[in-house]
Amino acid sequence: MSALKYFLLLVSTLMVVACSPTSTSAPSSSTPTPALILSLSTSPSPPKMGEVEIILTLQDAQGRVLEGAEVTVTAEHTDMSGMEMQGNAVEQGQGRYAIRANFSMSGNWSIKVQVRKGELSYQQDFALSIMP
Ligand SMILES: [Cu+2]
Repeated sequence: MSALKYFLLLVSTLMVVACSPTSTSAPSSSTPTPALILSLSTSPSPPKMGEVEIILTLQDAQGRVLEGAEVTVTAEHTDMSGMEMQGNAVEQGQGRYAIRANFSMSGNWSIKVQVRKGELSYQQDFALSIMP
């Protein structure tokens, strides 16, 4: 009886850990239950040096489009230090947000996307390889 009680206690503890909200100070792209489904695409695709449109599509955990969010995009050239661009993506409707970036260098870039809407704050990083 006491062994069963202990087991139940252990299970509920694990569930609480699994359901705890993700910290914004330690972002991770491998969160078990993301608050948002964020997908990134580019035009042109694959992205090339020069002007690239970064398109982000936002859905909530239930698959509904997320409108009215503030979406900040930071692009960092991972091959170098201190090379960074930042701006706010413009909402285009249907959960679609876009921003143009001028990639002056090819190579490996990290695209950090921050989404804020009311209480919601979510961040995800994408690796982007810019073709020469
Ligand atoms: Cu660079």
